[in-house]
Amino acid sequence: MSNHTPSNHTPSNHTPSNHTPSNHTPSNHTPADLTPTPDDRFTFGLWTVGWQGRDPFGDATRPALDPVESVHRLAGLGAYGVTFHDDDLIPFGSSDTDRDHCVKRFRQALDATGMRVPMATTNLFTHPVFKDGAFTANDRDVRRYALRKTIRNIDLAVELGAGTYVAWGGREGAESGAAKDVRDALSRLKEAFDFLGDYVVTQGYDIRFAIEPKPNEPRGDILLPTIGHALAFIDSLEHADRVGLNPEVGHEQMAGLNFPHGIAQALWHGKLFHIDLNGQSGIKFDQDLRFGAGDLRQAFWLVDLLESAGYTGPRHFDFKPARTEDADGVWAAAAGNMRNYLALKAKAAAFRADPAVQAALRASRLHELARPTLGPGETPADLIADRSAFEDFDVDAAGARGMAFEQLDQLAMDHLLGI
Ligand code: XLS
Ligand code: MN
Ligand code: MN
Repeated sequence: MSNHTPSNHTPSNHTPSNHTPSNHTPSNHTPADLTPTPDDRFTFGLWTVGWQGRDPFGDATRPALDPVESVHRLAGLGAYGVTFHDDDLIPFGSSDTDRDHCVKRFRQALDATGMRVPMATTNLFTHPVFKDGAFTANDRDVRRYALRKTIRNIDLAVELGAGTYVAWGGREGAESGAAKDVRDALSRLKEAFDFLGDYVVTQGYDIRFAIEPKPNEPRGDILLPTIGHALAFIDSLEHADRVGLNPEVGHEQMAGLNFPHGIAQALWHGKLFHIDLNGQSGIKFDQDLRFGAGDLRQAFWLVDLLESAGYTGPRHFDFKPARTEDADGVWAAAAGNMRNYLALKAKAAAFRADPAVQAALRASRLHELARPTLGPGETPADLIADRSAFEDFDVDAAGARGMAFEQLDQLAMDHLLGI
């Protein structure tokens, strides 16, 4: 991680005090107070509530939604802001006059509601030109076009005040082995991020990039499929300090991975720049359920982590209201995301504040994990000289010690279930 400024979440700073219960202040939200406010920093993609329900097997079930209406409706529900792909706001192929008109109406809606735009991104996947990807398309002219489309929307994102620019590699991938030289593709991807980094530095823009991993869909396999792959890739970039992650709950779970563990590692590397919250029921297609649906226990541990680790970025929902729903169902689902987050936040705070939980954490010896394995300045020779570490260590007694994790986990279940 040599290119990186050291994260303040590295193990050396990860003192036991970070884990003391006093760090976990009880929530302001009682179970009866689950009404979101802009202070909660909830944001929504225009493409989420605006999804018309088109899928590989069926046509749209809902009419198109005007982004201006989405801004007003989401503000009315207590959201902090909205995010967008260029094409969500300005239909692909619009004239400059139409483009200006779309942006002007959007700005007026933002001004009228006080809604913010903390993040924007590029659609590099819908038009057939991107059928083999964008920054890693085999065709060089497509790659150059993708860079131009991206810098055009970065300019708009900065104008609208965004501090984060998301890059999801929608069609950067392949279905067959020989069709993509993955090492060349990674070189082209690095070239794109190095170029975009140069661009924003030259322009003096205060914006950072957040890569969004996803294992598959729409491609059979997508490059940078998980948080771990993306973290390793970022380390190779010229502007590594400006590039972090936008992990999505469902995307890691599509790969069978533990999302809170991935987020903890992203935080540990100082790379959690943004987050896409939603729900997913196991290893299947990208369901984009509302947050809290799908794996509720992982959602609980995720909120517990975000709220206790000091994550200050937006709580961004990237979900799809089910195509069974009409407009009322769309707004009910949007509200449900925020309600579930606030409910889990209250549950997590109550869990951490519970004296029985604090005793169980001690019994499970979390405080020992927070303690360095070696003493200050201890050398290999010192450790080898320590007979208690080996010669006199009673491995059978240590092997017989229970960890008391089941009791701790049941306390979490009790809190989650409200018993
Ligand atoms: C798709 C992604 C996409 C990104 C933004 O699976 O989640 O919506 O978040 O392009
Ligand atoms: Mn998704
Ligand atoms: Mn997403």
